[in-house]
Amino acid sequence: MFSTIFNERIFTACSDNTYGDRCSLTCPCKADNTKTPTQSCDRVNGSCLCTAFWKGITCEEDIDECKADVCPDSNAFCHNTLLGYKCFCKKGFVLHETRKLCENVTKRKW
Ligand SMILES: [Ca+2]
Repeated sequence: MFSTIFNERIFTACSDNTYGDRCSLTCPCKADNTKTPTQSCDRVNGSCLCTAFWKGITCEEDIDECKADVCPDSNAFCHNTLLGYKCFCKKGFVLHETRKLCENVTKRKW
């Protein structure tokens, strides 16, 4: 039995979200949240490679981008979402469509 195991290329052929010895294990990842959904984990050790929006061992934890200073406009605030984040203008400010900045409504020239 052992000789057959060693004669096989056991790791490289894994597909369909399997990994490990003889591809007998199923990837633990949330496949849609990984960079490679059809083979969501490492073929050898089963580790998950998450997209930019997700973290955690199984890629099921949302990254709170708002913890970093992601909205470049000081008159905007950040709202964390499950697929990234959104920047909104603070109260009293509106988004200037062409400049993509939050403008003070009271200073606006009509
Ligand atoms: Ca997020």
